[in-house]
Amino acid sequence: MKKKVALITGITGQDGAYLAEFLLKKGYSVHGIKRRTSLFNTDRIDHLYQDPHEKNINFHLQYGDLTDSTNLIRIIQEVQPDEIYNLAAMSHVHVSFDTPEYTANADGLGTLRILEAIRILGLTTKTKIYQASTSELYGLVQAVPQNENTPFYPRSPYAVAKLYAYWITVNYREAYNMFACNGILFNHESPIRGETFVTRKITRAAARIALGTQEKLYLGNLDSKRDWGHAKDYVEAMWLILQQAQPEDYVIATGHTTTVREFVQLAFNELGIELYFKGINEAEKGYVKSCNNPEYQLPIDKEVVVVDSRYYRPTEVDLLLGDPSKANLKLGWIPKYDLQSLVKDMMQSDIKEAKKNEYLKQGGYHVLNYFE
Ligand code: NDP
Ligand code: GDR
Repeated sequence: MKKKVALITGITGQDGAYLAEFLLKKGYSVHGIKRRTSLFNTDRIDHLYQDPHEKNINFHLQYGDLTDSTNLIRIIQEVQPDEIYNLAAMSHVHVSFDTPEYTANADGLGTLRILEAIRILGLTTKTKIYQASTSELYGLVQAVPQNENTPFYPRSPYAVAKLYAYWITVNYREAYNMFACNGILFNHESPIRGETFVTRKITRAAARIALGTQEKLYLGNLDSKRDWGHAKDYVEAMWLILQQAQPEDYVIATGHTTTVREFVQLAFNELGIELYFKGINEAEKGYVKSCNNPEYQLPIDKEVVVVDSRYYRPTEVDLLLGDPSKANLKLGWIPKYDLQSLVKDMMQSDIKEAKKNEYLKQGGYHVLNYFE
């Protein structure tokens, strides 16, 4: 039987890496679009690399960018994909306030470029497309839990760009009968989550603070609530969405919500360290209440978490809580990880990483300084 061919944009990101691994295991031939960068950006997929000089390889990378139509048309023409997963995006909500025009171009128009490429190339009946939509579309709370019928109210340039991408996907489905679907995914994390998203920032810092190589963790809004799941579960949902008889949009979430503050506590708890918080808003701080792990020497009442207003956003999304009933029922999608096992997975990985770095430092291997 002929192998199915998938094209993944954003393959070097968290979801792209997990999805590529998942599809390769399913026997797909996987093509990915990566950006040209001055330093290597393929850390997350290096373990999947196959030498292009060999025969019969099923993992291929090409240079490309969502802001470049001609490049997208050429790649899609060459690859002739059965499925496209459009995961590429400037995905950081806070950064989108600093780069709003670029974000609109990549995240909004980028989606249009892919849909148009499929149409121009006459692939509307062959190629199915998954669009990485987001719970950020709900923005200012209209109702909870949020499902496929909850009204949108985006609260950042990122979310507004993704709103365009959401509707242009629906429009191409209706106008040209394309198999084009939105997965409205709530926050999903993992040990390979980008280090500036709040969960990874927390688990990385907790590990370093426990080992005594970082003093404090500076955070913004601790009251913000998110519905956090594991990226491994969420990429499976992306695939399931494209295997259905009809193209439809789906909410993918856990159905539980947690504050940033609680996530901090859970992360430190994983290391046997209990925290307590005092003060409100920008004056809030987190302190060590107890440390039950003899490996870590943290004194009681040590200040380890500090709120810094530079991490506040001009407009915040206060509460996200998804209702995944449709996905549970129609896709048969049930996540394997809960919040506890997610935090455990991330903490175990970050403590290992922090210990490795410490070990190398003690062995005399300092970070290379090219300018010395
Ligand atoms: P990441 O930030 O980890 O990955 C984003 C990917 O997009 C990277 O491969 C990045 O390349 C690439 N990229 C960025 N800009 C461009 C561009 N102009 N052209 C081509 N590629 C580009 O995001 P995630 O993996 O976490 O998320 C995947 C998608 O899902 C994104 O669209 C995100 O907005 C969306 N999403 C994510 C959720 C989450 O909780 N993770 C929830 C809901 C939606 P490089 O490595 O070079 O930077
Ligand atoms: P989010 O994720 O904005 O939900 O977007 P992020 O982890 O950045 O923020 C979650 C919440 O934590 C608060 N917060 C902080 N956030 C960051 N990054 N850094 C901090 O120091 C900090 N302190 C508090 C934030 O204000 C926010 O309320 C993610 C991205 O993956 C998007 O691409 C995706 O669409 C959505 O999830 C669903």
